[in-house]
Amino acid sequence: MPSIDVCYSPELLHLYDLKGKAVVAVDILRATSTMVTAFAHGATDIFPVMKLEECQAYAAKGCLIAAERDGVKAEGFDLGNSPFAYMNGNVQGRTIAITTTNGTRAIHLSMEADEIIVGSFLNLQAVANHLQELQLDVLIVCAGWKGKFNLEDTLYAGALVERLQQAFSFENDATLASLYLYQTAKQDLVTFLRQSSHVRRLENLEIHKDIEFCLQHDKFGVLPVWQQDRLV
Ligand code: 3SL
Repeated sequence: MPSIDVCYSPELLHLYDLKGKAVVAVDILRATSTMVTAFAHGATDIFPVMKLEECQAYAAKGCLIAAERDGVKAEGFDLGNSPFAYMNGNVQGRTIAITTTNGTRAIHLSMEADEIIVGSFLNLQAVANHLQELQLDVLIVCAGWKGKFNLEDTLYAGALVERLQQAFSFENDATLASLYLYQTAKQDLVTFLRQSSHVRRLENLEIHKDIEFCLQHDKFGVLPVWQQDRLV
């Protein structure tokens, strides 16, 4: 039986061997939720990049360019990191280059894995189905916030573990803790997360509707996976 484990921050990735594993990279608020939403609205591929200048250079290649820093859309970019900005037909058939504070970093730091999948509550079951078929050991990599633990990514890890618990083994405390946390919170994730640091940060920016949107389960069936140099 393959195993499932949870890494609470990209800063802890040096403790894990990614070779032979499938990584599920997650940044619930909001990078991976937004990427999933973009694919669900017709984006063909996404280049997640680390730096603003690197991202800007993709404009010359005909890509839409998207950037967020500290929760705010960076100046000079077509799009920010709100999923609602990707829903009005603007990304249909387009390639997007995106850089965000934590989410795109978590993806890049996972490059040694055999497979990288982008997870969110929005495509939870699609990811679970794929992992069941794949039969690789799984590591859920939480993007956190600037290297620190966060609640929302941990809740997602717990939700995915709950869906996979019959088919995967787990004996580490990180996985158990995320499962217990999710089982405590799942009746009302919005209320549970009200005091969390990133929800408070986003509420200060008046982005309430993004939070509720990103916490919806199984809204989309898309499965972004890394292929060569991009997500498809
Ligand atoms: O850190 C990130 O990658 C972002 O998702 C943060 S924010 O939700 O856009 O503030």
